[in-house]
Amino acid sequence: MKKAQHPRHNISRRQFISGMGSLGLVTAATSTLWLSPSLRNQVLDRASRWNDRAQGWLYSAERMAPTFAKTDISPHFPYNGFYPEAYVPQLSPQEWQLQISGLVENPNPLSLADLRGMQQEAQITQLICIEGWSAIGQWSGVPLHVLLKHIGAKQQHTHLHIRCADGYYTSIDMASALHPQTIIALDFLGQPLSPAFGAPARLRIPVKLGFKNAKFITELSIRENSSPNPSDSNGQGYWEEQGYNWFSGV
Ligand SMILES: Nc1nc2c(c(=O)[nH]1)N[C@H]1C(S)=C(S)[C@@H](COP(=O)(O)O)O[C@H]1N2
Ligand SMILES: [Mo]
Repeated sequence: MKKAQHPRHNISRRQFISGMGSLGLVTAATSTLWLSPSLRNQVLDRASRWNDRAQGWLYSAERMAPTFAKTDISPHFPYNGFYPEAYVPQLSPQEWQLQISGLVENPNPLSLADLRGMQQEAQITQLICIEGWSAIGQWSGVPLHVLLKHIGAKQQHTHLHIRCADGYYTSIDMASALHPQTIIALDFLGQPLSPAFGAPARLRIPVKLGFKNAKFITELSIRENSSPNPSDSNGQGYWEEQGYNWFSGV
């Protein structure tokens, strides 16, 4: 295979779109409602061709990702990461702390016990990976809006930057961070997360593609948007910097 001249851009927008195509998505010719998974897939397909600004107004707090029944849960949930499963970080739940930084009133780190002491929410939702697979799982943990309130995060003209123990990082717009279905998941299928699935805490954000669902998170940082259009500056992320669409959501 020919080596890409500019490694940062070696996943082109066209490849991104054909990646979406490999999910078996169809092009929506009409405007759609938002509830069924197939319609949501149409939206994802359309969204992948729009710029982040155009996608911004697509989003609203009332728009919910589909939820599923226990019987829909995938029997074998795939592991995914930018390296093989054998190398996932093994973090000690006792020693782990979630660092808090940036535009917050209360930057004290949070322990796992702190997070377990907060309001918990469960969801059965679908994780959709851009590489062409999806699976339904059950996660529970702290709604991110509860945590953001707890730390006194500045919510205007800011975005959330997330760092992980494996060097992975991503960032999301504040509206999506505050979405009611966005959680800091601690459990998967009713058990504490296993290392491969992000122990001890991961982002579970069903209104975004899989790569936004950061695992083994170590730091949440609230950062100022550098322009009124958040997408001008908020492309930061391991995959985002290789060309994946920053918004990547519905
Ligand atoms: N820290 C970290 N988080 C990550 C990744 C990663 O490589 N490192 N991969 C992302 C991708 S591309 C996907 S599809 C999901 C997969 O989550 P799963 O292993 O629970 O299926 O994790 C996301 N979160
Ligand atoms: Mo992914």
